[in-house]
Amino acid sequence: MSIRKNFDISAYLVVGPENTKGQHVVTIIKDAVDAGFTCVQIRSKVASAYELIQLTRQASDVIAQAGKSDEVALLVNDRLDVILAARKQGIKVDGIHVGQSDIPVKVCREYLGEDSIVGLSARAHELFEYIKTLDVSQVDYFGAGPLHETKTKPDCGLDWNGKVVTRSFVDISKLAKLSPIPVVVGGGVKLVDIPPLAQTGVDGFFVVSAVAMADDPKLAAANLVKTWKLNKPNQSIRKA
Ligand code: TZP
Ligand code: MG
Repeated sequence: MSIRKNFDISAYLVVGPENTKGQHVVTIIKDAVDAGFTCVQIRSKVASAYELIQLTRQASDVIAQAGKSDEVALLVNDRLDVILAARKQGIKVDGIHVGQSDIPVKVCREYLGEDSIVGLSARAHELFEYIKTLDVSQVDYFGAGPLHETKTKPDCGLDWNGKVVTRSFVDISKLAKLSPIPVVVGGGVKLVDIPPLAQTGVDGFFVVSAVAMADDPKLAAANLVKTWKLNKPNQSIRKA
C-alpha cells in the first residue's frame, strides 16, 4: 500500500548538511527514526544534486533498516529532479515538499504520480482566506509557521515590509480548524512549545535544530515524540 494513504506527519524532521553540528546527516536521521519520528525531509540549499541523491539513498536505507519503510515517509525539499533521479536508481522516496515559489504542485503530482506525497508550505499572507479557497486536491498537507523567528530559515514568515510574522497558538488553532488537509507547524519549535502546539489540533510539528543541533539528537528526538504523544493522546491520522 502506498504510504500516501496512511502517512503520519506528527513528528517531522527536516535536515540537511548545513544543519548539523558536524554530525553526519544520516546519523541524525537514524537517531530521529529510532526515537519515533514519523517523517523525514531532506532539505539543503548547498548540497549538489549528486550529494542529495546519495543522502536520499542513505536515508532510505536507514529507514528500511529500522523496518519502517511503510510508516516513515521520506521526502525531499524542492528538488523534483533529485527525486526523479533517485527513483530511477531504485531508491524509495515518498514525495516532495515545495514552497510557494517552487515547482507548482500540479507539476510535482504529474511527475511523481498518485502514490507520492506532495506537501506545500502555506502562504504567509492572507493565510486563512488562502487555506479556505485553495484547491487542495493535489496537496497532501500544509507546512505552516513560523512559530518563532528562526536562524535556520531567517526569511520564513517575512511580510511585505521585511518583518517576520510569527504565528500565535490562537492562529494555529484556527488554521487547524479551517484546513481541509493535515497541517504541520514549525519554525523555532523547541520542546517547551510541544504541549501548546499539540493542543491547537494541528497534525504535527516539524523541527530542524531542536534535533539536528542538539547535543544528543536521539534523546532530543525521543523527548519531542514523547511530549507530543502525551499531549495529544488520541491523535488519529487525518487522511488527505
Ligand atoms: N521551513 C519553515 S521554518 C524552517 C523551515 C525549513 C526552519 C525551521 O528550523 P528550526 O531550526 O526548527 O527553527
Ligand atoms: Mg522551497
